[in-house]
Amino acid sequence: MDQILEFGASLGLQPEVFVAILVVAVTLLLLVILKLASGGKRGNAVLLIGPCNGGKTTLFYRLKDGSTHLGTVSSMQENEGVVQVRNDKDRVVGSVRVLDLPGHPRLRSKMEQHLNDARAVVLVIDAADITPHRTEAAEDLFEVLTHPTVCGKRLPVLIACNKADLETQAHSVDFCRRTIEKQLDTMRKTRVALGGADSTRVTQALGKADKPLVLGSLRSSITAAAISAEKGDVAEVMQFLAKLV
Ligand SMILES: Nc1nc2c(ncn2[C@@H]2O[C@H](COP(=O)(O)OP(=O)(O)OP(=O)(O)O)[C@@H](O)[C@H]2O)c(=O)[nH]1
Ligand SMILES: [Mg+2]
Repeated sequence: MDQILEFGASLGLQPEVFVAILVVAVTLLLLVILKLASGGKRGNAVLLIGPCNGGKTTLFYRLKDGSTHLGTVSSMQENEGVVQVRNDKDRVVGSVRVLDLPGHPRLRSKMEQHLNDARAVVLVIDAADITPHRTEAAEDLFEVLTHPTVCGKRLPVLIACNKADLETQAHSVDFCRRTIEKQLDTMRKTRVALGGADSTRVTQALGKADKPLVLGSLRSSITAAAISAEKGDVAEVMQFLAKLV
């Protein structure tokens, strides 16, 4: 300590001034380290992704202006808009840019481009129809979690199990989550078995293939919620967005 104070004196600084400068410098350094450890800079768009017919466009309009979108056609282009984010007391607490991406397999490459600018992802699935669409849903999640720019970012992901209003047909959140988890595990095994640089990134993002994949233990925070975009039951999506602003 004496040596440090002597060093300060050699710079012509009073001991208390020198100590104050040191405290500020150490605090700043710690803040920088914390920021880096939390995964670096994220983009600024929230992406709505997922298989065709899941309800992304319906959710997009519901969030944007509370309107009911007549989802009769599959989207061929993305929709972009700003969503006013409200807290649970219905007060506007900020806004986020939201992108509704088409689920059509031929347009999936769009998602890859937008992931460079992603701040968070909402994977919208049809909870009544998850079993036949589990591969697409898991592929989308796989793409997100192993994307080179996302790998180091700890991107928040919400699995929105939509169409919860179809009470007798809609599967539970737990079922949807486990179905996607299992499918993602299968994809991880296949990709790791293929080897190469790609498999290193897969292991980095999804863990080693010798243990069962657990969504809750991945680097990115992955949560799931039951919603109904059509009936306006989207509070859990709003809560997810509120954590971003
Ligand atoms: N019952 C029910 N139907 C819904 C809900 N949300 C969307 N739908 C219906 O599901 C269909 C597909 O909705 P979209 O919002 O167009 O789905 P999408 O994910 O944008 O589909 P793509 O653009 O093809 O990727 C439409 O007929 C909607 O009316 C919901 O919460 N409950
Ligand atoms: Mg759409």
